[in-house]
Amino acid sequence: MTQPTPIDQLTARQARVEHKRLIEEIEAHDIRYHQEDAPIISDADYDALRQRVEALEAAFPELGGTLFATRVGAAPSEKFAKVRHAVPMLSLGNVFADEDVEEFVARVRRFLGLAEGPLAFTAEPKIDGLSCSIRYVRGELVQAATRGDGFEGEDVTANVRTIAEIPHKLHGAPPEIFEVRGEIYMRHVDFATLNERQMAAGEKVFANPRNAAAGSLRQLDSTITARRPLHFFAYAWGEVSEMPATTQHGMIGAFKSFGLPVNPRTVQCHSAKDMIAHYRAIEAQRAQLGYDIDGVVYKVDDLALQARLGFVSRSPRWAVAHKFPAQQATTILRDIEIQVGRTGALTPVAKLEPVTVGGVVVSNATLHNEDEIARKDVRIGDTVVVQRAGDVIPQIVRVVEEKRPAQSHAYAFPETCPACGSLAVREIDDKGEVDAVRRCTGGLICPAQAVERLRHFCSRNAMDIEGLGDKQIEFFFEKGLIKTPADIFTLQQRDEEPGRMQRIRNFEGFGETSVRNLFAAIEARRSVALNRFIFALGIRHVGETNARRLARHFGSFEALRKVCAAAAPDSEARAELNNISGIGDVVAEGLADFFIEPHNEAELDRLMREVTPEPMEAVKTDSPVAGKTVVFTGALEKLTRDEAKAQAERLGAKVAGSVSKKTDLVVAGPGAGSKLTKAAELGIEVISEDDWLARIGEGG
Ligand code: 5U1
Repeated sequence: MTQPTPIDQLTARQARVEHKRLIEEIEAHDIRYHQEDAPIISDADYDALRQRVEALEAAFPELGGTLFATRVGAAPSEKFAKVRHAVPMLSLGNVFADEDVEEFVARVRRFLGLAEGPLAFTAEPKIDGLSCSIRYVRGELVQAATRGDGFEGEDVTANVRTIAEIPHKLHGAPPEIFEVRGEIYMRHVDFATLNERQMAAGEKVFANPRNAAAGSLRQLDSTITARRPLHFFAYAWGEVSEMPATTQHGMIGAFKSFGLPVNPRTVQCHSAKDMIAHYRAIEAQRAQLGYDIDGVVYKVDDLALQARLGFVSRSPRWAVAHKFPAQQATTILRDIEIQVGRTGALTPVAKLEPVTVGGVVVSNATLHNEDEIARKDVRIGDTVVVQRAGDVIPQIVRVVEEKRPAQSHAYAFPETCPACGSLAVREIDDKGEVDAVRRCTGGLICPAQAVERLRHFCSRNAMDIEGLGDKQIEFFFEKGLIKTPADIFTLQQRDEEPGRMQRIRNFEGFGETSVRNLFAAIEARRSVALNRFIFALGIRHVGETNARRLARHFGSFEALRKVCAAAAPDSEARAELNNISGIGDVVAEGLADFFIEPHNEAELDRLMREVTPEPMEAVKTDSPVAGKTVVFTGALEKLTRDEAKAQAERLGAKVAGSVSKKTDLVVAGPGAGSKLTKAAELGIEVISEDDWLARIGEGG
């Protein structure tokens, strides 16, 4: 066997060639090992390959540093299965000021009746990643799940198995069932390298390391996760068959002894003063940590005391996150770009000289609207203070006026749409107040709105056309193949016209199968629920709830269209719209504007030749419960809660969640509690589920 060339004698090109070859070789071994259960080299030889890659990456950082994390898990799944957490995953309350920390300690003492005497806490960095719960049974990793809503997450086992520092088998003698929880995160250097690669490949660039970590973990193909350099810190637990320690710091020690990574900056503190001092120390080290943190978490150390303290809603009384203040930086405002949204809203975006704020490069910031620009007197060329707080879009905090260039002048917000040149106006609402947002009046002729309208039309909660995502819509729009919603449904016919030169399947990125699937997805949506169709039209002020109200009221699209097209101010039709529960004058005006506008009329005629919105049973106004407010409580045996609610609403009743003076009727099943007592107090009629069914004519 030939000896490899010593690393320090390699040229950069040789290193790159060898690195690429080794990665491919290791990936092939990973597949044989993890997916085919048929390794062809020994573990030692495999480790030697990995070590060589690591040495190459250390000597030639341009190769991607710790980006190398090839451990391949299971084959791609269709979509993530749901995992119910055995013990819910909690969230933390936040505090910002030192006094809040003192108050937290005082509150804990008060609750425990421990006016004085020793009381220990732990303090540890709060990692800005995504929480994950990893279940080990008899030491073997059997399942990993995201936090989800705290009760149910997504099964990401195959992906978590590819994270090099998460052991597949715990060391030592862990409890039989051991669910460890912690944060999956990405380091700054890996984030930067990943984004460079994404950009070079024309792929999605991530806004921050947390998004990159989340995007990497939630890959259906775990071989992609395997190439993303993810890390993990363990800090909590879920189901544990036998606790290995009686304190928080003891548990951290146990995690470590089982081979799980724990944060080295976790300390024990004995007072609020100690905790705040640790917070300051971590804050000072923050920029050098190499990964994002957004605060420090304090926890009561003694687990028996944690149990006594318990929870308030979904946050523990025994822990709190002391968050860092928003991070700021100074930079220059190069330009103000006006973006046009789906509804024609003109939104100013600050184009900044790129600046790093809290480890993230910021080149855009929101300016909200023209009043905000005027209030802050933000001018192009100004030096501005930019702020980034957690997930929030970066904001311009203020202008550094001392640095304002001599020739600057106040920013004049455009009064025409930058996309189509139509007039842009500020609406006046019911109370005579001027809308903060300026909107293009160009309707369907505005190209900026057209793409957004198409995106909305095809989106999941609207027409839900699979295969017509943002990228495809933009593509077809640019090619001139889809300009309006009706064009979607004539696409196939036009594509298959005899003699057509450019067929979709010949465009890059499309093939025979994908085109066939796309046409099938479009065909499947020719018939669609009425409420979805109404929502899909993107009418101003008509979101999903109002679309549902309108669908229920009118029952068919034709009926809705007829009334709305006649709903000029002070008309009978406008009065009918105003009388629909939940539809106010602003919505009615939005509907009238939409249906009266001639461009929309023509487009709707075309669309209705292609699509059939399914009629919906209109709300009955003559039912025995029409206009009544009903509360369902306790277990229902013949209907699900959702069914009961939908049925009641169809019959013109309003369903409320709690009993009040406005309640007309309470439908109570077994296990009904305080709502029943309240109904009795207020003298409200209470009936059983069977009585309810009989009353609405569904009984027997
Ligand atoms: N470091 C750390 N982050 N973090 C987040 N500890 C910690 N603990 C948490 C959360 C949500 O929850 C515990 C209360 C279990």
